[in-house]
Amino acid sequence: MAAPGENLKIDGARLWDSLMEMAKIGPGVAGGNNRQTLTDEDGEGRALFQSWCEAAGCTMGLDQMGNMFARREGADPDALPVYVGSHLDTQPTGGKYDGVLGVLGGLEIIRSLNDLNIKTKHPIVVTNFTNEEGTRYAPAMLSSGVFAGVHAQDWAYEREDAEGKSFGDELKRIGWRGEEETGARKMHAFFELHIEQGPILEAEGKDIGVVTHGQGLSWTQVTITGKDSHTGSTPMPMRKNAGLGMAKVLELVDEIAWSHAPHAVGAAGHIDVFPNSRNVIPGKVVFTVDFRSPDLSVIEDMEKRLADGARKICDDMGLGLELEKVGGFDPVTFDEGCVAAVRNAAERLGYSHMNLISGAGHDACWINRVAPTAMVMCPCVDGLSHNEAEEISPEWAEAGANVLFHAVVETAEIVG
Ligand code: HGY
Ligand code: MN
Ligand code: MN
Repeated sequence: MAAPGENLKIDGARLWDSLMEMAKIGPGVAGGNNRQTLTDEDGEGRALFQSWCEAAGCTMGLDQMGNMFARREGADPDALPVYVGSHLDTQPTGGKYDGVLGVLGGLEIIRSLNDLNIKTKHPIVVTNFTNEEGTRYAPAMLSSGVFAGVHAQDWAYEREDAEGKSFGDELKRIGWRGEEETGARKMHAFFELHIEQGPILEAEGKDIGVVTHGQGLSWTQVTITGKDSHTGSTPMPMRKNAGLGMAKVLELVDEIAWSHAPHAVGAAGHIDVFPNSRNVIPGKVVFTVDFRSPDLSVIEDMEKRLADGARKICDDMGLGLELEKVGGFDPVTFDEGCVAAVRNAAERLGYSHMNLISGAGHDACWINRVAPTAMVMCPCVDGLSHNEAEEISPEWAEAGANVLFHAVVETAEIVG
């Protein structure tokens, strides 16, 4: 297979302009984005993406989970397409690049192939997966999970947000529920460009992360029940303080993660306190414990110690406890051939690079189950992400997109 010449480059300024244009949709309050899945803003971002893809000569497919597929024809229409993409939805206080860089980096490949008048044997399809973030609807990577056969579509449609609105209803409401059967598409390969969302590449002074693995994730929803009562007149010995129970469990979560240092992590990002009134002892708390590690046996140990420890804390305090697994995936090993295409591209283009284990979850982690898959990562400033101050440089974006370009085009095979 002919590797693309090292002079093959994307248009970095055009990519950056598109990132800034997309960032105007669903702006945050501090320079980032709040374009949560299946909101009107998500719908607007999808429409802008579709208009750009159609302007680049692509035809747009849409499946029953709202996953978008912008197809550039190949010389061999029967050849399985090479897919490239990520997600356009953001956290409520998200950055401008998480997910978006991967989708618009894929579009930039199409635009560059058009400019260079290059034909590939395999069609190329740029993809936007619905609800990667899992913030409005748990779990994360919901739609790539349905696509990969991990989740049933009906179960996904029933997921509810904090206001009780279902995924299925909201997808229909914004008008982005397609007819295509989810997961019917077959892929020759899948590539995802993503910001690292951690500090390693910047600290090591590397332009490119060659992602060999993705760490595994476990989300356990914890419900602790006590008794609402007056914070002033209820004597301390009589209290059934669910909030205090939660504090002890969160201390335990931190202890468990540190016990598996340096690779395991643990915290709770979602916390609901009821009735959340200044002068009422919380009678109920609901929170989600997020454990991660590259080692499955460590994840399983952390889950077990959480269950045992939380049970003891609640029994000692006379509190009720319910645990529900609401998300998770095993550690991922990406396809060696695709990983090599990424590494060779970085070398050919002269970018500094290193192997990396992804700390965050990505759609690629599920797609890896149904197609040869690899990821390209670029640094982000201070390793910060899931924060409106998330920042990358235009040079990092360009380097990542160039490596993605070479890996995708080499796999799609240039024919003229
Ligand atoms: O949770 C994650 O790792 C991803 O950002 N959805
Ligand atoms: Mn992401
Ligand atoms: Mn994210």
